[in-house]
Amino acid sequence: MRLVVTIPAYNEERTLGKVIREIPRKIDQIDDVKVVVVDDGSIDNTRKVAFEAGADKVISFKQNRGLAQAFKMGLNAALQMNSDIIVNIDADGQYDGAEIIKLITPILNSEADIVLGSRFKGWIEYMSLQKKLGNSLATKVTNLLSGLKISDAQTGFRAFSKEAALRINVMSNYTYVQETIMQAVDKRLKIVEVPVHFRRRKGKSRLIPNIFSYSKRAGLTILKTYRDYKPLRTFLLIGGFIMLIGLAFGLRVLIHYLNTGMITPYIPSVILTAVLLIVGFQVVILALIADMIGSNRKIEEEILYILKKKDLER
Ligand SMILES: Nc1nc2c(ncn2[C@@H]2O[C@H](COP(=O)(O)OP(=O)(O)OP(=O)(O)O)[C@@H](O)[C@H]2O)c(=O)[nH]1
Ligand SMILES: [Mg+2]
Repeated sequence: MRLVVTIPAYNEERTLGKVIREIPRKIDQIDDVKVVVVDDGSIDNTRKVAFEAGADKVISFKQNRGLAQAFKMGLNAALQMNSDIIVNIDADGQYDGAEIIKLITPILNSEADIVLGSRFKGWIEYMSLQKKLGNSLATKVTNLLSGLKISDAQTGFRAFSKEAALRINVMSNYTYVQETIMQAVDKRLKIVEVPVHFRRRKGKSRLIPNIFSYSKRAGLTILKTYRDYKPLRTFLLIGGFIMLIGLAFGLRVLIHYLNTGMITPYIPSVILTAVLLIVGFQVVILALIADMIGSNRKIEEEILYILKKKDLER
């Protein structure tokens, strides 16, 4: 059984070495532990530090591609290295490598496909109020849209079974955290949380320059994922909402007509009702087309899964 630990890193020369050294290299039921660093176009000594600290493989992007794409590269590299379990840990030293053992246990016991290291069920040394609120809100939205009940959708400390890694297709360029959870739910992968420690960050956040830009970018990714995996529901909701407003205007006109036998003072409302009903109906038709595209996506993802699996077998 092989474990590959992936570490996406962007200018993390100060903390990466310690993160790598903290990773346990001898674990019960695991024959072999390998460490892969994805250096996402860092302009400091991240690559050098990674090798010096004992990373087995360092993938360096010439240019910054964003955390989600670095994470995706890490998963693919781990699969290519024939891993049975993949753990992702951040390069900023906020998570404790020793807890990897706790993280992979549910997968070793065949109780989970994905294990999330929850900071909110665990122990947080320091997190600003802004980030606490932002995390809580983003987790609530992810839960609402996916039907899950987890405590920390933003954690960067996660374990994946090989099956989960083969099934997940990261599309975002920014953050993978909520997208992977929403996809996992759609693909009926079993998600489990275990409590973990979260230390204070040394140095500035690489991912979150400010909470507003994070909310905007992460929010868009969440909405796009929902649209892609629930196209019928998304567009039926939009179309239905537009038609409902149209009907409300129409009702006003109808009541007036029934009372007075006239619609003349309400001509603008009549036009608005007609426009809203037509547009809403078109969006409903769009829902049907989007649903067909969604079915195709399912088939394409299944083909991709089989191709990746066959490729690994070779
Ligand atoms: N590959 C890649 N990694 C990034 C990028 N931005 C951040 N990271 C890494 O992703 C991990 C998480 O980034 P952080 O900046 O710590 O974000 P965070 O943990 O959500 O926020 P903090 O609580 O402020 O630390 C770290 O290992 C970073 O090095 C990026 O653009 N590309
Ligand atoms: Mg961090």
